[in-house]
Amino acid sequence: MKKSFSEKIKSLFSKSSAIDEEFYEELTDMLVEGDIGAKTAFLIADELEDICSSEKVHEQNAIMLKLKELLLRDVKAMELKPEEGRQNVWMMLGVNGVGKTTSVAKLAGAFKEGRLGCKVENVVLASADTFRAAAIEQLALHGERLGVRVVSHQHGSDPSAVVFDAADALKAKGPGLVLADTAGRLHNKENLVRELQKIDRTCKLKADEGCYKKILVIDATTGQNALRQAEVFNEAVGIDAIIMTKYDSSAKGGVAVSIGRELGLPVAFVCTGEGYKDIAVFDSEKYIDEFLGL
Ligand SMILES: Nc1nc2c(ncn2[C@@H]2O[C@H](COP(=O)(O)OP(=O)(O)OP(=O)(O)O)[C@@H](O)[C@H]2O)c(=O)[nH]1
Ligand SMILES: [Mg+2]
Repeated sequence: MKKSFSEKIKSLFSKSSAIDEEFYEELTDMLVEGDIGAKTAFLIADELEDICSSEKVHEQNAIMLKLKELLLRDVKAMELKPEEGRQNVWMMLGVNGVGKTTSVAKLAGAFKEGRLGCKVENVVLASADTFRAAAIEQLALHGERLGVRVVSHQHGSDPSAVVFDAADALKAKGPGLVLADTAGRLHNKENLVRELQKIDRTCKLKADEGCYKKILVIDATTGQNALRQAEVFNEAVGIDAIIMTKYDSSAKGGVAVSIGRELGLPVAFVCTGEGYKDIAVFDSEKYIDEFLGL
């Protein structure tokens, strides 16, 4: 699907003999179809038209490259690594089923093995989703498979207490990284703030200065819903970086462009499958090239 989408963009460029009003309209529709969102798509197509007309760019390939430049300006990438020799706490946030727990496991596996540009010996998983019945077992199983320590309390207990204990367990063995799994939430801002306040405070207290990161996990197949989630979570707690999951199969992924443009939020990692190794550092140029089929 991702491939067939970029094929469509490519074919719009190659079939359009005249670069006219109609071309830009079709391009807008196509960007919307690619999950960029109507408002952003319209603004980008409009800006592209202005640039190409003022710079007298008429050739399809050259227009495509101008479009790439515009998209690259909007999409933000962030290099996110635990700081060496310090106490890092990363909290995974997001609505139900986006891939928070799986992402925690992928990050733990990658850092343990020195992938994703960083090796961390001391990693502890905090089972701070105490809400969903099977969440504790799910994370425990990942920990067992990966050989990574998991700290958990009982189902229904206080998630911030889990983070507190996980951070103490980490510290006992030296500096490193606590990865906190949290429960899937979809609320309005007020409820989110109330629910996350305590765990947020605990993470901040337990991490060294500047080493606490709030990471929002979004499902790339959900299109503009992901933008709305990013908006709500960012207003409620302030998001540092994004992990875009399920960027395999049917995802078109354009939402990273609108999240970058409208909220200024960067993507740190991208996941392309259910396996532990299906995670990579987000590369904006590669991503835009894939999007445009370049
Ligand atoms: N194809 C694909 N599937 C993924 C990816 N990431 C996660 N999944 C799958 O998505 C489903 C949900 O993943 P979880 O990690 O349990 O999601 P969650 O956000 O923790 O869910 P809740 O705890 O219920 O809120 C699982 O079946 C995962 O295997 C990905 O990058 N690609
Ligand atoms: Mg989960």
